Amino acid sequence: MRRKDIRVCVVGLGYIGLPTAALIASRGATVVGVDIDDEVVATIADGRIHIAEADLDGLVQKVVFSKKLLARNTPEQADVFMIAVPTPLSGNKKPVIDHVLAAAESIAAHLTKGNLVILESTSPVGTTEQICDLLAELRSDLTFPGYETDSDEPDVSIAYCPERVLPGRILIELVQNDRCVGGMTPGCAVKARNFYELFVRGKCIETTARTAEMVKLTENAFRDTNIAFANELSLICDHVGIDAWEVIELANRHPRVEILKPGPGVGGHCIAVDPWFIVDAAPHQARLIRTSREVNDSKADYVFSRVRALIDSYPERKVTCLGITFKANVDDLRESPALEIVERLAKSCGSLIQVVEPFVEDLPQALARHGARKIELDEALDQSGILVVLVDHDAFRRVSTARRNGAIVYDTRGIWQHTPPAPTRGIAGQLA
Ligand code: SAJ
Repeated sequence: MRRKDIRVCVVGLGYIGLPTAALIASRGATVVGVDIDDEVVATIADGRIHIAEADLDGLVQKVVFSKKLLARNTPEQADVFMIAVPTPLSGNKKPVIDHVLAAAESIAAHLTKGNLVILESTSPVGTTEQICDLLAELRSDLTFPGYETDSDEPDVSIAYCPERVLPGRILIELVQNDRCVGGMTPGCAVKARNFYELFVRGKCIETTARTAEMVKLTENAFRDTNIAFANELSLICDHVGIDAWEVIELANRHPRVEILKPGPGVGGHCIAVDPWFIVDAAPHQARLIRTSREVNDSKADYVFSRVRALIDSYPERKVTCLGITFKANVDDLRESPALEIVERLAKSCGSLIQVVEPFVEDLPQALARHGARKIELDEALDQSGILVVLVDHDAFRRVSTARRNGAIVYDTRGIWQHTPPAPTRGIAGQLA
C-alpha cells in the first residue's frame, strides 16, 4: 500500500475524525470525510473548521484546497474505512453504541473485497465483534473475520484501534503516540498496523480487538482514579486545614510518588465517561473505578457549596468565575465541571455571577438565561471581588499576585498556589 494510492473514508468529523482525516490527507492519501451534520460538512468543504484545535485550521484549509480531503454527508467507496463517532452514556450510565452501529451500516453498501474497516471510537468490549456481525448480515456476498468459508483471509478485514490523543496536542500526538492495533484476527491486525505505519511515528503494536477495546478504557479509568485520589486528598486537606497543593508538591518529591492535580471535578467526553463502560461490564468487580467516578463527580458539589458560603460571607462583593471549559486552553464545554458549577451558581445567584472565558465567544444559554454575564479579565481584577478559579487557562496563570490583590480568591486549580485559602466568615467548619 502506498500512501498516495490509498483512498480512505473517515466517518465522523469531530474532535478525532477531522484531525485524523486531515493528517492522513496531508500525507498524500485521498480522504473522504463524512459527517451526518450538513453544517459541519459545509464548513469543512469551505476549508474551515468547527472545533478549536492547535494548527488544525491551516492543515484542513491546505488539504481541502488541494482536494485531498473531500467533505461529504454519505460514505463513498474506499480502501480503508475508519469510524470515529461518539459513544455517549445513557442516563443510567450505560454505553450507547448506536452511532457506531449506524456508521457501520452506512458503509456496508460501499464495501468491496480487500477493504479494511477500523473502529477508533472508545467502545465497550465486544463492539468490534458486533460491527463484524452487522456487516456480515448486511453483506452476505462478502466474507468477514470469523465468517470465512474456504480461505483464511476474509474479504473485509476489521480492527479496533483506539485514539489516545490529548485535546490541544492532537496533531502532534496522532503522529508520535504508540498505537495499539487490535485485529479481529491476526491477519486483520497486520493489515491495520501496515495502514497506521503510513502516518504514525510511534510504535504500532498488534493485539486482539477485545484487548485493544479494554486497553483504551483502562487508560482513561487509570487517569480518572488517579485524579480522584488528588481530589479526595484536597477534601481531606481542606477538612484538616492544610494546603493540599503544598502537600502534593512535597509528597511528589518522593521518587515513587506522583500525585495528579485536584480541581473542580473531571470533565470532557473521555475520562468522565469511559470508566462507566468498565463499571457496566463488571459492576461487582469495578469497585474502585466506580468510587473514583463518584469522588470526581462529587467535587463539583463541594466547590459549589464553598462558593455559596463565600457569597454569603461577602454579600457586597461581585463574584467572577474564571473559566467554564472542561480544561485549560480548549474551547470544549462537554461534561465540564466548571460549567456545571457556574450554572448552579447562576441559577441561585443570577446576575451576581460574572464569567471570564477567553475561549468562548458567548455564554451558553443556560447561564445567560439566569442573568450571568461575560466580562473581561481586567474588569474582574479591577473589581476586587470574589475570584473563583475553575479552569487553569494560561491567561489566568499569568495574573500577578499584585494584580489580584484585594480580591477574595478561591482557587480550585492551584494556579495561584500558596495563596492562603479564602476564609469564609463565621462558617469555618460548616463546610467540612
Ligand atoms: N484533570 C484534573 N487533574 C489532573 C489532570 C486532569 O482535574 O491532574 C481534569 C481536567 O481538568 C479535565 C479532565 O481531568 O477536566 C480530563 O482532562 P485530561 O487532560 O486528563 O484528559 P482529556 O479528557 O483531555 O484526554 C484524555 C487522555 N487520556 C489519558 O490521558 C489517559 C487522552 O490521551 C485520550 O485520548 C482522551 O482522554 C480520549 O479521547 O479518550
